[in-house]
Amino acid sequence: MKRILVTGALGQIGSELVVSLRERYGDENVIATDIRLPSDVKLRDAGPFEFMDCLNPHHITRVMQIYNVDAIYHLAAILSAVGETKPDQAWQVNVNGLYNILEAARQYHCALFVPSSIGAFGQDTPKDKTPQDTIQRPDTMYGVTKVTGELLCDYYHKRFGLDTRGVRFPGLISYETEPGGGTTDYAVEIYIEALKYKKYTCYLEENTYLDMMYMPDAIRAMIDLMEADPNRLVHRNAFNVTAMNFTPAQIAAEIKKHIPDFEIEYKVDHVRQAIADSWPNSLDDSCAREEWGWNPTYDLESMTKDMLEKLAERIELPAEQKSR
Ligand code: NAD
Ligand code: AKB
Repeated sequence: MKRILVTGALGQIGSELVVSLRERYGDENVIATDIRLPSDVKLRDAGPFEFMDCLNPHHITRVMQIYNVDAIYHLAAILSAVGETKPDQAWQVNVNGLYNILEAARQYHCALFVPSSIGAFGQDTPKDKTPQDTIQRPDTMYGVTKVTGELLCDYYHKRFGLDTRGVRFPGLISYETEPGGGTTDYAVEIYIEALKYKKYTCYLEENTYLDMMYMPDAIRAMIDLMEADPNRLVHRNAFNVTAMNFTPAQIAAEIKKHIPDFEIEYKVDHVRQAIADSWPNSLDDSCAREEWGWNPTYDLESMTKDMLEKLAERIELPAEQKSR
């Protein structure tokens, strides 16, 4: 039976990945770790949880020695918008933290999944249908750390035979856990504000195209890639993956089909707009499709319907909305 360690397990991705991995491999076989303590009962009580700071090699060694880990999903990171306000912390966590995890994986012979991002591209990258192998000269500290991470993972695979794998995720949209400070967070906030106030003030310009993906597809991508036949993988770190592509104006129009009096206005945040402008408009994910059968299931229409239904069940509406 496989034993899996998840770092950054309380974040937007980890909080859902841990639940899916536990359903698949058994509660006791998935060790959730973070530098925060879980308030979510599902995560806290269903299986093991350990406090583990990826910047501290002693923490990692302790956890590796207690549990006989076969695979690590390394999600601990600082995202793009926070990374621009705290570049030093972004480098520490995203590069030095990853280095500690790579060393642990090497020492304890574990497979390792590390997510990269559309943030690993920059102004010089072809913007439309960005190819798998292309120019990567990102303009943000987040992007610099993501390219470094891709290279480090390739190096450990080639040099030490470590089974490293990864994807370049677009913006991820989900309802379980709020996003952790990225540029694409607007595409989650817009649903919450639409339900609560029927109004959203967007920090990106209305025609800013970015690729996006609904969380169930993202979780499937991670698990499918880690279970893929290694002989078919040419790229490993990191596969372009995408599911849909839209602007703030287009997602607002889709929400309006469900909430007709929803309104969007724009108050551009120049830091996040500059980050978004440096990222691709759309990705070419044909290598992921060919090498391990990547095939997303949600588009903007089906995701919007599901997001609004799921969020309506869980968010506290303001008093004036409840009485309607
Ligand atoms: P998140 O910010 O929601 O979660 C990150 C988690 O890491 C947090 O729970 C935080 O407490 C933890 N953490 C921070 N520093 C740590 C440390 N030193 N040691 C241990 N844990 C630490 O991030 P996420 O959205 O879940 O992203 C996970 C990974 O996926 C990141 O590498 C991110 O770059 C990548 N990614 C995410 C998206 C997205 O849209 N969410 C898109 C592309 C790539
Ligand atoms: C961010 O906006 O920082 C993330 C990402 C696309 O990497 N959501």
